[in-house]
Amino acid sequence: MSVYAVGDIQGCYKTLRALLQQIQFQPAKDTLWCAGDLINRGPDNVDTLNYLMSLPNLRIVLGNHDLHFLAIAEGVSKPHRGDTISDLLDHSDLPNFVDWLAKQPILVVDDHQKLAMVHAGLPAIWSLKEAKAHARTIEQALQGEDRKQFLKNMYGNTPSSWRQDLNEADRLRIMTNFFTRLRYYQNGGHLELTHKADQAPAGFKPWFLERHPSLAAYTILFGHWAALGNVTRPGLFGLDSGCVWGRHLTALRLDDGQLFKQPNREG
Ligand SMILES: [Mn+2]
Repeated sequence: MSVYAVGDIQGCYKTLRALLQQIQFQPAKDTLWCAGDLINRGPDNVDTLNYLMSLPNLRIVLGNHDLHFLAIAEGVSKPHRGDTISDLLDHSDLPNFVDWLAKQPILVVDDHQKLAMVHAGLPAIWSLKEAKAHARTIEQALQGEDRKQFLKNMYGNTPSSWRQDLNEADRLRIMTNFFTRLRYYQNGGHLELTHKADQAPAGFKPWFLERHPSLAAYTILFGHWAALGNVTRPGLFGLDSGCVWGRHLTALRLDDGQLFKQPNREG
């Protein structure tokens, strides 16, 4: 009855299964949390999704690659150079993959265990209550009749600052960027989306160095930032250890905070 959280799988199915074997994961008893970017850039996206969809005890959040896949599948975006999701796009089960992913959350919070999981980040300007409401807004847009419009609107790096008076399209785009693409942040709600390295651009800091007081007692789990490798700080775990870049896939056992690493097995 253990709970494990894994970082960005990105279609690295063989590595995922090797990691689960290493931790002796028991699907009927154990729970798996996935911090998003389940697919893309890696080789086996169909196998990855089929396996995750078969798990009885799974909690995931969507990442930028998952949303990009949905946008392509819905015909509102084109594959980018380096995308590897043609196995999903050409599959007869494509509608099932799309339906399943579109129903998944942007933010998972367990208030009893004091855990929160998001793909990229939680800006310190938002209380936990506000973050939940903003995530719900995105989830409703993905699940409703406006899905295509939401997905078409989501691309872009602007606005780069959160304000209360943003129009609806800009508000949805920046909320999605905070949850699924944030790395560097500046006080007051400014985000910077072009830097991936471990060197902060002038005036910015990694988002997780600040948090809203309402999240003080929570452990936050996130992925997305492969350049940093695993981040372990009090109340914070960064789980993207660059599996798809030939490094490791990481699992965190939430019961005792132990980290398990599986070297990339994709060959
Ligand atoms: Mn990502």
